[in-house]
Amino acid sequence: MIRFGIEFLAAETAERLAGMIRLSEKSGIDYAWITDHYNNRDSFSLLTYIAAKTDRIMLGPGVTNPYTRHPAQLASAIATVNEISGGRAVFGIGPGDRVTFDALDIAWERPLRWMRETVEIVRQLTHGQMVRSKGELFKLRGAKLSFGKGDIPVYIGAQGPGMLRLAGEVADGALVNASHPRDFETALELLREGRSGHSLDNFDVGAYTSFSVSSDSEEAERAARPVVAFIVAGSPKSVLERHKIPDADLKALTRAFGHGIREAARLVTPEMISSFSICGTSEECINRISELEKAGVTQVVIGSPIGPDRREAIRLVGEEIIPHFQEGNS
Ligand code: F42
Repeated sequence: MIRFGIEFLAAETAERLAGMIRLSEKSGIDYAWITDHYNNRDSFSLLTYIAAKTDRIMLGPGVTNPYTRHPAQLASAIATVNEISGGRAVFGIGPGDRVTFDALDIAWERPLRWMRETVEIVRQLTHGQMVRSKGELFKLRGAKLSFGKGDIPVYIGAQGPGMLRLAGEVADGALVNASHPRDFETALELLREGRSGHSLDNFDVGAYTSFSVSSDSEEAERAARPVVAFIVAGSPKSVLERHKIPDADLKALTRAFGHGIREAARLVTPEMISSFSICGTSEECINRISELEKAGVTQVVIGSPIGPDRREAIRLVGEEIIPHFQEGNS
């Protein structure tokens, strides 16, 4: 059965986010993921506040990274969220965002190694173990948390082949930045490779999507356009080729960014919307989510813009979309 998550940027106040996430849990959404970038609010502080204001929804950074926080600090932070939320923490971690790292002069070296060692240390510490590790990057000499033993699911934010294999090997789930079933054909293969051929039955395959729902399809599309413009402009060539985005359309879009996001959004084509977002009326979104489910996705993360009116969009998700996927209806 497919489940639903929702992403919020750590760019809003804790109070606003808690309000939106309370609404999300009332609508039947199971996971809330908060982004993590050094220049935004601190995602673990936000999660701690939100944990105290919610009852049921699972909460996690979506995603934090091992370069700006030491694994022991990460373990302590997520264990705190787990304690305050009564066991509702999920730990999303990825190699991080190059653009923000450049500003901090952090070299993005050996991401696979950083991720592997960090996940291992965080797991051991949150399981209450004393850690002595002689990794290539981290050496711990009898480190142990003084509180909070728990089994916190680990999700890896992954797009590259190596990262997807690593997620299959060491994580409980993956958060793949993609909205189209085509992207999951290769992703699923790589996740399976990482599991050395073992099934993905107990593995949560997350589609971290750009999502826009409204009772008016055109309004939904209008809201999705700026987000899709950024995704297309930032996508590697291989991904654009997979979706057969013509080079001329890409060049026009990239040039338009020089005149601002509004101009770029104007040049987003219907093919770009379809390839890089889940967008439209509830029925149109249901069709796409059904295709993703068939492709092996088990969690759809509703990401920016959510809809032209976020509250109304979350209501539509709760009243019209989620019921379609509940036992016996899909
Ligand atoms: N990043 C953030 O900083 N904050 C967020 O809130 C955030 C949210 C988020 C949500 C979902 C998601 O999927 C990604 C998200 N990201 C966020 C981005 C994430 O942190 C990564 O930047 C993004 O997922 C890209 O990762 P990637 O899987 O493409 O991995 C990169 C690093 C990559 O190049 N991977 C290669 C691969 O094949 O997967 C690995 C390259 C390699 O082989 N490296 C070798 C090694 O040892 O690591 C070394 C090679 C050498 O020559 O040195």
